[in-house]
Amino acid sequence: MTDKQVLVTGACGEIGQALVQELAKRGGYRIVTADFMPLPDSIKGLAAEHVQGDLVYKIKTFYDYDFDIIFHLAASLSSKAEIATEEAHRINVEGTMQLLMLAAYRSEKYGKAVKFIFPSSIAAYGMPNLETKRAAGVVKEEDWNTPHTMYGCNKLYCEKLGMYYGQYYGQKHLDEKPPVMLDFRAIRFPGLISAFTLPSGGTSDYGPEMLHAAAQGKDYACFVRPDTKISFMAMPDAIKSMLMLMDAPRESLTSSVYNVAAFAITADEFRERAVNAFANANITYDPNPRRQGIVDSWPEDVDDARARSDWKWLPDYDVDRFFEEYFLPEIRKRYGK
Ligand code: AKB
Repeated sequence: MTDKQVLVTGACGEIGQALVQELAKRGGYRIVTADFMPLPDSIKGLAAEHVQGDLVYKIKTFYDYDFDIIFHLAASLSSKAEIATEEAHRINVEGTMQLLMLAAYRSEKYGKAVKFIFPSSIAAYGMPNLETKRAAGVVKEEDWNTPHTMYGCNKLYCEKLGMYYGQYYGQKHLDEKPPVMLDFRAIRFPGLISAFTLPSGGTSDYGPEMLHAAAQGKDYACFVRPDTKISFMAMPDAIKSMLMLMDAPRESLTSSVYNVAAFAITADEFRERAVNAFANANITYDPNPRRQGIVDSWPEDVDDARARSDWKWLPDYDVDRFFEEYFLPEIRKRYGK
């Protein structure tokens, strides 16, 4: 059997590196990567080709490839996007739009649905105030779709664009033979934590930054209040969820957008665990009002019942397993503590 051609954009980012490693481990894929940056050593030998540069300007290059699957990970994350809003819109929306057009074109022309896997985010939600956030607790996909950030607006809109290109593009009349459409699947991630890489430009970054700092014995001033609560997930679970969604038969999917959840904890619960694990940890609080506002607008937790029912999603790591069986052993190896 020939290898499936896969495009991974944003391959140098945290999710990108972990995904490329997992695809290579699985085998059966010819991996093409794309990013502004050259590939880091962690994945250098794993991609058949790397296209370096701005996706929006490089898009013509990709019309020469016969992609079966596109993982479009390239994005400007929430904190960074709030500082450079127009640039974020260009990266997050125009880049996605260009790739969706390419996938839609290829699907119709060659009669083979290109799978388009899109990581969306809890940033697609927007809670009006803390009282509402606390009262709402766990939110479903259709609740509170009123994002407060450029990044959240971009993610929510791109979900809609994906559904448009996947279902309605061309507006064929019911009597006409429907064309083959691209197969769009989005997953709304919580804050992600890897033991191997650090995020940059996000607002859930206080979780991983605090833990990595503690493991290295570095001081860390957390930019949100101790009681700040959102959901988080171990990076291996994020990769597992994307591959499960990719593998799910189309008939089993009742939606194009799925929440996934693992554990919801406060900043202070992170701190407590970090302090218990690393004697030299020195974690203080210095809330940044803008970043605090962003995290306060995100729900405390999300309901992933739809993913559990449609494609049997189940995370491997709850909060205890995350620390005991993934993060602490790996981070101790990494920093030698
Ligand atoms: C961010 O903080 O912007 C991201 C996200 C929650 O999507 N990690």
